[in-house]
Amino acid sequence: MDKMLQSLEKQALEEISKAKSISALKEVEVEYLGRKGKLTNILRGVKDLSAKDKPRIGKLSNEVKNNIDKRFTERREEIEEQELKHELSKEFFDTSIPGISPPIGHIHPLSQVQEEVERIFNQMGFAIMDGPEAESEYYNFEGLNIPADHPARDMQDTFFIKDKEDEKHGRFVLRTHTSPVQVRTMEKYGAPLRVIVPGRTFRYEATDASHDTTFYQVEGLLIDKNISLSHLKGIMAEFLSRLFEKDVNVRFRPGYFPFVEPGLELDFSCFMCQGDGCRLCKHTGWIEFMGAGMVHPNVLKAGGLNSDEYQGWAFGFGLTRLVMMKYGINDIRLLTNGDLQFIKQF
Ligand code: FA5
Repeated sequence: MDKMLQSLEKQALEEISKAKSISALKEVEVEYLGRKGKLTNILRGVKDLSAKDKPRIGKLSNEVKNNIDKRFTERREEIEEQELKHELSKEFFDTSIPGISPPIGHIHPLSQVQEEVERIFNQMGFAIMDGPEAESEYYNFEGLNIPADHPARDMQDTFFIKDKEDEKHGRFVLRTHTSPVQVRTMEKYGAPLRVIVPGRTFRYEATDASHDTTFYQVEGLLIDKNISLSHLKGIMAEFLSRLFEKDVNVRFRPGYFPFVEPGLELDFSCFMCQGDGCRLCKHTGWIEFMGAGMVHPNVLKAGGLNSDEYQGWAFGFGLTRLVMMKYGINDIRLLTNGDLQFIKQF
């Protein structure tokens, strides 16, 4: 038995050394240590030996097994190292060559201007709010004093979301403006309030160079005691002057929106010609900019505020149009059509 074990060990170690690949090594492993392997069989028989032989043979067979195991591990490492060397020698690889640098993207002009707008309003104490793009009909229209049969609904035709209804607030639409966030913010935070809401808006419109079905707006809302339109004039003149880094004046014209009373349109003096008249301002010296007005008492009520105690103003301008003006872009569709050649200029 002793001799048999010793010759088995010798034979196994020789075969291990001869194996040239991992798969050949595996075969040897199965031959000796597998379920029906040569050594396994001997180990299995140890229990049947006489009490005299059992301890000695048991010890010896364990030693043999450990030696074979150890050699398997060594040989596996040798083969793996050889294979790696072989792989590397196949192809010359110069580790000192600089890598291929990945193309670096940049912020979209719409986001650049949005960040700038947020920064300026933030400095003036305004918080930045957000609201859902799929909005209930209530917040988009009724809450803003635009009942179902109101003609103002025609001006903001939109997309209705099929099969989606809110128990409390009815059908869902893609919001036509950022104004729904007015009532949402009043409901959530009460008064006083000083917020702007930049966001994506949608309208069912024929597209042309200055109209798209998807565009960005910025809403503003300031609610407090003793607030008047002069505050709006001051804030907007300051905002636009900081944005264009030039002195900019603003003026009001009457305007109509059901959710403000009085309602107005705000123009600002052309930043290109300083009011002298140029192509951008169509030789008027003024650029039409946004709708605004004092928040209608019905809207304050919808927001849960007492209109005898609080009042304020709201405004909404087209961020997309502002970007076009700032960079002299003459077609709104260029901003969202995914043309990288165009976008890389900014
Ligand atoms: C409104 O959307 C009002 N919610 C603004 C407002 C807010 C008034 C608060 C009073 C108080 P209007 O429909 O005019 O208003 O749109 C505002 C701006 O969005 C426009 O001046 C324009 O710059 C931009 N806009 C409107 N429709 C489109 C369009 N189809 N494509 C690109 N920009 C658009």
